[in-house]
Amino acid sequence: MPSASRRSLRFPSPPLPPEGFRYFPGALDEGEQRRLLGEVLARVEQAGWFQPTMPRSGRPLSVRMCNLGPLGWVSDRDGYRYQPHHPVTGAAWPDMPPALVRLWERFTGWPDPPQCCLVNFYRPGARMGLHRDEDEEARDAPILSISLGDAAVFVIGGRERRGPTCRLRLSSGDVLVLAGEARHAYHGIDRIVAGTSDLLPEGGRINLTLRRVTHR
Ligand code: MD3
Ligand code: FE
Repeated sequence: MPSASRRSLRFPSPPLPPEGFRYFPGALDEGEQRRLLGEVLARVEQAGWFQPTMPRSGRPLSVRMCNLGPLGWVSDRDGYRYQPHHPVTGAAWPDMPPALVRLWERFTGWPDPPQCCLVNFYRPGARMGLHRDEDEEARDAPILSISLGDAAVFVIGGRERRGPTCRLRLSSGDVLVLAGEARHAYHGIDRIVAGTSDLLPEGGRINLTLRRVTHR
């Protein structure tokens, strides 16, 4: 066996992220992070967080959620779906801050505006199991992710649940665009790295995902 292939068997190279995975570390400076967080939290505190639960079992997820924009992602005993109102209060979701729409245009270049900003709140110990985002009709549109607060260990694989994954530490101010093949990949949050940011006074992590839900 040639020595190069023996070497690659002993030291397999780490799997690469899928095609269409675009990572912009430190894309938002601290001022932009604080401003964005303020605009998001003002709206979320008005609407209220909700605790999503697993379909059928009703077991609570460890992440608390809220949504901004015309449609919001919810999960309860009846399943996963997008709907225009808060699952607890029945109120329409708050509007999306214009700054978020501008980030969508700048990072994705997608011709249609985002319809949903899902706000995920992780306290230390919260996680998100491996899943694919497939409740949107417009699965050809990219997803934009913005990380705020404590860092997280992010895992991404491919279209199949089994198979190699790669890990990445997402820090406050990092932006991800999931387009092409990466848009269909299994992914999750393994853990929160507590004490890595003081953006949130009580610690924890907030992730914003901007999505297109329906076709035009
Ligand atoms: C890869 N959120 O809300 S953001 C989710 O950090 C979600 O809260 C995680 O997974 C979080 O569904 C990860 C990065 C991300 C978002 C959507 C994706 C990665 C993705 C969709 C497809 C593939
Ligand atoms: Fe996801």
